Amino acid sequence: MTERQITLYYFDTKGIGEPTRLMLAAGGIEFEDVRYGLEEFTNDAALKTRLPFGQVPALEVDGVMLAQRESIARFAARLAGLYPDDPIDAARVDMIIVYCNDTLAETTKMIFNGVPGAPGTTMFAADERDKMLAQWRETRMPEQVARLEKLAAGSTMVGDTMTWADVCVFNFFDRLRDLMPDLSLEPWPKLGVVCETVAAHPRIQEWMRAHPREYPVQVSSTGIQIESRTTGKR
Ligand SMILES: N[C@@H](CCC(=O)N[C@@H](CS)C(=O)NCC(=O)O)C(=O)O
Repeated sequence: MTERQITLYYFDTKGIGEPTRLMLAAGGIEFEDVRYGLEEFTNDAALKTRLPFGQVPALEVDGVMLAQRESIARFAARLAGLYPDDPIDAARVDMIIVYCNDTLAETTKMIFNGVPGAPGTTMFAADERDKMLAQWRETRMPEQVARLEKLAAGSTMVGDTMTWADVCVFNFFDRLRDLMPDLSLEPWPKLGVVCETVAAHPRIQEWMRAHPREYPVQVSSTGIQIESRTTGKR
């Protein structure tokens, strides 16, 4: 297969673009990681006209612009060998992705009063956000995560080898921990093992080491130890 020219366009944050980055990294697939500041993105009319829906993340592959987080992540998963060939396994991976994204979307509504990065959207004040998150953590979150825990099978979510679903679960907890630094995975041990599977992947470890701002962690051969998340927010 000839090498593809791949560029990811997103904001300079993990957000909804990170699963695609992680999978390209896990697959050892070269890509250009173009990161925008909010103002820069807002003023980049040339980019916006090229984006299928005027939004990021977007993935340009050999000159073709693709959008929508799940579509580009699925594309990355296929390239990286992280998407099952079996249609049922693929559908099970998909349902986990959609579920994690639905669940994370609930938290996004507690952070932004509209579409993140869109003109007019602002962030809620930190104390207001934390109050909403604390309530969600007490009420909805335990059952939602317990449903995911029930689906975990051994060290992966689907099948015997790491897939996009595992990367998604890893990213799910990583993003939750960014919001709730004291969140422990102890109540969900099977999901903890899945996260370890991803965190122990050599190329994922390499990615995290290369991005210490986003992953302020100590990475060991057995996985990932959360370091600064207990001391404060980024
Ligand atoms: N459904 C889209 C949503 C994309 C989206 O909301 N992107 C935000 C950044 S996280 C954006 O581009 N905001 C700027 C804008 O809408 O003008 C997806 O899943 O990719």
